[in-house]
Amino acid sequence: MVGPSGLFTLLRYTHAGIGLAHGLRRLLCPNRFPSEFAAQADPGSRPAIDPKLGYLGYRFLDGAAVSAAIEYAAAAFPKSQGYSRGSKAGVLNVQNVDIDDPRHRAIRELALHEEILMPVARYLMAPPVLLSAMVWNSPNETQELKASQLFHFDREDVRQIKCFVPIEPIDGDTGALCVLDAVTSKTFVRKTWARGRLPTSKKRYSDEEVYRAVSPDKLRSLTGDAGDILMVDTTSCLHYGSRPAKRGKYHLTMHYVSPHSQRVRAQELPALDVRASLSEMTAAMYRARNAASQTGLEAY
Ligand SMILES: O=C(O)CCC(=O)C(=O)O
Repeated sequence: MVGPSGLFTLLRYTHAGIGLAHGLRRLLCPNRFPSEFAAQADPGSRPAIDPKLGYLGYRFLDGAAVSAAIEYAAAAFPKSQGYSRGSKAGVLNVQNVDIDDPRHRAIRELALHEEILMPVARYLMAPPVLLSAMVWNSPNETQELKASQLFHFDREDVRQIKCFVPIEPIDGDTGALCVLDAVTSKTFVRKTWARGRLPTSKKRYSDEEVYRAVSPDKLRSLTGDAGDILMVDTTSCLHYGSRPAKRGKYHLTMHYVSPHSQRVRAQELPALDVRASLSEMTAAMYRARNAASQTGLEAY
């Protein structure tokens, strides 16, 4: 018998559950993405993330903003400094960037840049919350694949965007992040169910397991030069990265979720409009909602 916590886990970690949560969110919270905000996020000539793909790469128009951020990141967060423990040890070295620290202004300005926030907002169907800004350095030296070097899904929200800004070019020799588009990833989930296995967003999958269900031709490697931006919905797209390669991978990572993510804790919400780690857009939306309702923010 599955108890309430088992049911919750099942809902949270299975794709059917994630889909249900997404549907409920849209049904129960129709005003979470007010029309004036939707108008701002309208793509116009802006690049948009196609939900069937779940990823996007484009050249940043404001080249000065991206150059300033990557030059600063290379100087303030050199590769030699990062390290990780646990499952990421030896795979991915992470340095967290406190964007409230005025010294890191160039990274903050990029993380809150509308060329990023607009496509992310539109895709999330909600104002983006910047969960974290980081500098990642993958040595790509470990021989036995483990952790995020194996296919997996993330689970911080029903949709989320990880945004990668190369500090050094990411090419086929740098252990690039490899993704299967959202439709192909769904096919994998469906076929896994059909084989009587429970596909969960906690699991890691071998290449053999994935390619038994979908064609390896669908795999895309997210590569780009300095000045490019790479985005991926790691909830919807099966992915892996930092596999053994000729060179390392070194980039900025900005991680966006919606305000409904379980990672954005309810008690933090009243402070949203003063938290520097949220976009101005998010803050403006919360101010508008507070003013309209006079009741403050409800807990999610
Ligand atoms: O680029 C990588 O090393 C993999 C990152 C990853 O799997 C993730 O961000 O979820």
